[in-house]
Amino acid sequence: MRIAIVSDIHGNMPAFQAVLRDLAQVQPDHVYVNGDVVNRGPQSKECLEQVRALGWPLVFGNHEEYIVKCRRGVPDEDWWSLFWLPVRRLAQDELTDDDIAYLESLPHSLVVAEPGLPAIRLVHGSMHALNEGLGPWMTDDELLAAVNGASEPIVIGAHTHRTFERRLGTRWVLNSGAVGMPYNGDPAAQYLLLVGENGNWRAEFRAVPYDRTPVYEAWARTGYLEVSMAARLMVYELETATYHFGPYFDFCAQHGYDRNDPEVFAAYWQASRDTLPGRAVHNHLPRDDTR
Ligand SMILES: [Mn+2]
Repeated sequence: MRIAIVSDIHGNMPAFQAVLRDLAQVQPDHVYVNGDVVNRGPQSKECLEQVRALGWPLVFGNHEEYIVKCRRGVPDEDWWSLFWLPVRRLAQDELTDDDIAYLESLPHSLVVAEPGLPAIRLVHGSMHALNEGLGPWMTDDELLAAVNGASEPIVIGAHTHRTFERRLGTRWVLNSGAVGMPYNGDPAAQYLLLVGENGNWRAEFRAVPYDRTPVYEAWARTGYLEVSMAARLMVYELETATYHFGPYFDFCAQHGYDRNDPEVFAAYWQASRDTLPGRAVHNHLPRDDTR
């Protein structure tokens, strides 16, 4: 028995296609998608259509929530700023009413129960919040609290875009990492394969290298790179496999800068670039502040 957990595709169709090619080789019995199919990348509509066509069970993520709220016009002035233009376009123009209704219907967690194997709970964030990720910065007690409420021994989260696992007595907590926008310094499209053998699951973290050029081209076609620093930030995150969104907001807040000023973005780019060791591994955030 083999199951694949795929999460955080984030509108990155070339990364998703790379995972689909890998899955064709691996041939899992079931595939589950643990949230955040949409947003951050330039091809949310295509990714959502593909997931729906495949019929894979999908768990609600914080970016599904975000897009639904944008579409429903939940008032939040910041979301209507130029900075969030790609999100607005996605929310307003690309997804159909049926897509939005589908996203609203998604479960916030799923239980995977295979005969003769420990049961698994899938949840995008933690058992308590869509945007509380499970990761190595948590103490054992924090991690146990975050999965409290799941009666299954295994809990698999996503959201942080960083693969992770820790055993805590009878509990096993894992994070499947991200397909479309990893933050663990490895730009490959990442997902989790669980292999059931002799009454137990074994975890295999898969990382599938792919050419990111088509993603950059898809971004260029949107026209947003010229007007939206959010779009440039997302490209920068993709390029470096590193989380920049929160640090960029903090950088702007500290100096009182306009987040959508190209010169401000250039200054952040330069400053952050100097701190990227070899422009590859940059995973020293003390806590998960993924937004
Ligand atoms: Mn995500």
